[in-house]
Amino acid sequence: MAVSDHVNLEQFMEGVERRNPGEIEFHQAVYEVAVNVFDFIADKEVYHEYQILRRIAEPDRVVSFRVCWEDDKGDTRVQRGWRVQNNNSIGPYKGGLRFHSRVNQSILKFLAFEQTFKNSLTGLPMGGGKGGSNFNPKGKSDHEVMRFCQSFMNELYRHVGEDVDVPAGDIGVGAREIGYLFGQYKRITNRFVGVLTGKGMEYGGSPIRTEATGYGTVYFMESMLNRVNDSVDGKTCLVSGSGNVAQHAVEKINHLGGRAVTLSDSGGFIYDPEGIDTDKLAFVKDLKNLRRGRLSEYAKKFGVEHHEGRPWGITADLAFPCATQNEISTAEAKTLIANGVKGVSEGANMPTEQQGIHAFTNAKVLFAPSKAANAGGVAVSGLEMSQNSARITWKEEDLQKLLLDIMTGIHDRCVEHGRSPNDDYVNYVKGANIAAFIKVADAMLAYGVV
Ligand code: NDP
Ligand code: 2IT
Repeated sequence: MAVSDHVNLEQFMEGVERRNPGEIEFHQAVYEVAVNVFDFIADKEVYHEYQILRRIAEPDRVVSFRVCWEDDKGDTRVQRGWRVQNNNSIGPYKGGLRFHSRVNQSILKFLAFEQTFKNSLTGLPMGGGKGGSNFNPKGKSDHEVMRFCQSFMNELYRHVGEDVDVPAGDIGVGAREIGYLFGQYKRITNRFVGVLTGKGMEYGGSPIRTEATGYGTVYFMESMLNRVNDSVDGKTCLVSGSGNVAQHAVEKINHLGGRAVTLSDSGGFIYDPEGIDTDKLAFVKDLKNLRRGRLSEYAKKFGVEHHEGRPWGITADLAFPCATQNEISTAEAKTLIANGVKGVSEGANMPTEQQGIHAFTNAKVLFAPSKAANAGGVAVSGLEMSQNSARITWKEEDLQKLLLDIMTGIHDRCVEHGRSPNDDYVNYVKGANIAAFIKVADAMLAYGVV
């Protein structure tokens, strides 16, 4: 069959939308990849013939289940849980669990699809998966969270395993939740194996897994800037979110001599023009990780502004969206550009709307898409899996070096596939999509039609 006889991008997307009705985040994630992949495979018959992208955009399986638990008043509560196993062509399914009131199947399918490409970029043998629940941990006691996690694992344990599918944290799932989940897995199966990553150091965790996503996102920015003889040093930075990724992005910005001036949560954002230094960051970690409080407390404590909404109207050199999907609208992207932003590195997954991404790349802003920029977290998860298999723990300094090497390697692969033929601008979105696609696609070709 001639290449011209195959479906084009529009027909492909019509099919995705028809087969996945109403799943708008999933459509968005597939489209973002398909735009670049269709160009790349235009003259590559084998990828068309074996329907590679069509197959990656059809999850291997979506498991959905009921999760019942008892709250502190003794009332029965019912939630929905999922595990989306998108693709295991290059390794066991791997990806986080998200607990948030607005989690749905579309969001988890988009995340599992993205994870397949992200994990490919790390160079480690990991396929893509994601899971979670519409359980809202906000305002719940530790005991309620524990009972929920135990009930969630009572079903999830059938679908995961150290060589099958290895979940980790994401929004609403941190050290506390991973502990409860791992404890229940061990109790049900009587097996102590690396079935989850992000574990505590006492029971098989890896040094720097906690820091890895935020650090990696800033390393990626540093690589983009170094390539044009610039650096994070001296730059004013906007950071959104105030959880795991945002906190460690701020920490690394500080290490590299930058100044982070904002953080946000679902109640608004703080603007601290003096910069969120080490002491203030320690306050944020205590506030968010232990007291589970609101950022408005930061504003009161340090006498700075607190506003509703998101921080993208503040003038700065660099932006690090580290909260959630679609948190930079097209209009906000244009505001950032008008205010002279030089670089954007996405710590969150798919935080920029599709047209916002085009606005950044058209304006030749250095733009690092999430699947490249935040891959440091899952990369160190992959290294946690290796350590668990070998039943050893590597030294922190070795892991620090590996994370930096992996992020530099991802940057260089994006440059290889994303460099413009006309000038020196690198389209990191295109580079990441193509580099990630090739590895997964070639593994699938090796297996034939399965
Ligand atoms: P956390 O739960 O630790 O923190 C999430 C932060 O984002 C909180 O400050 C939360 O505010 C805010 N937030 C979440 N949803 C919304 C929303 N709808 N509107 C406004 N603010 C919101 O999660 P992480 O830091 O782990 O994850 C942040 C992002 O990074 C996510 O997109 C995640 O997928 C991505 N990511 C995480 C990795 C990891 O290793 N943890 C790896 C790669 C990507 P509030 O406290 O008010 O809810
Ligand atoms: O989006 C992500 O890459 C994560 N939430 C981390 C996944 C992992 O398996 O460490």
